[in-house]
Amino acid sequence: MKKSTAAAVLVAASASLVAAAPAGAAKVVHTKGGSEFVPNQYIAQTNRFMPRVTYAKPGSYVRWEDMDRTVEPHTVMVVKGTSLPKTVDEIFSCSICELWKQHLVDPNDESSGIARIKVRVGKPGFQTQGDSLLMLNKTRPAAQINAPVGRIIHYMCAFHPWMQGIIRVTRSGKAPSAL
Ligand SMILES: [Cu+2]
Repeated sequence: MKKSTAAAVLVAASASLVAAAPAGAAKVVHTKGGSEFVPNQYIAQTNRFMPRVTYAKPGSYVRWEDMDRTVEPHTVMVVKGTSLPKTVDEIFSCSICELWKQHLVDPNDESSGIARIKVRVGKPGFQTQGDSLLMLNKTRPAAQINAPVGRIIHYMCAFHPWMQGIIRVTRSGKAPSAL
């Protein structure tokens, strides 16, 4: 991502906007990783969602916890599976990532500040492309899953578009093999 964007988000964010996690049990996804460098081999950003696939039942909550080594913010943003970046070029020219700007006071002005930690564009729940949580450093936003059993929800980080996670909605909230 553009470092300037991350910095702008960090500067603009206010502690009063940090979303509280709901009480009770929730599935938890951690962000992990950071920057790595091996001389004469590669430089990499290994930020990722762990686990990649989370199972949840309708009405339950999933919470994301920032456990990676970077101070950069993340988004947990629903996208259609067909909209996910699939190549390096698509990672670095990620048009769907622009949806993160709905968190801003003015989506056309990256310096306008953060207006909302949660963006909901569809019906209640976390299932419509553009529904998004802004995860500031070390915060723990949560979303209620209202999609029906059988739904596969793809989500990604708009700032690190290779961070791509999946929520599978099952009747028990467990993997199908454990039903
Ligand atoms: Cu990220």
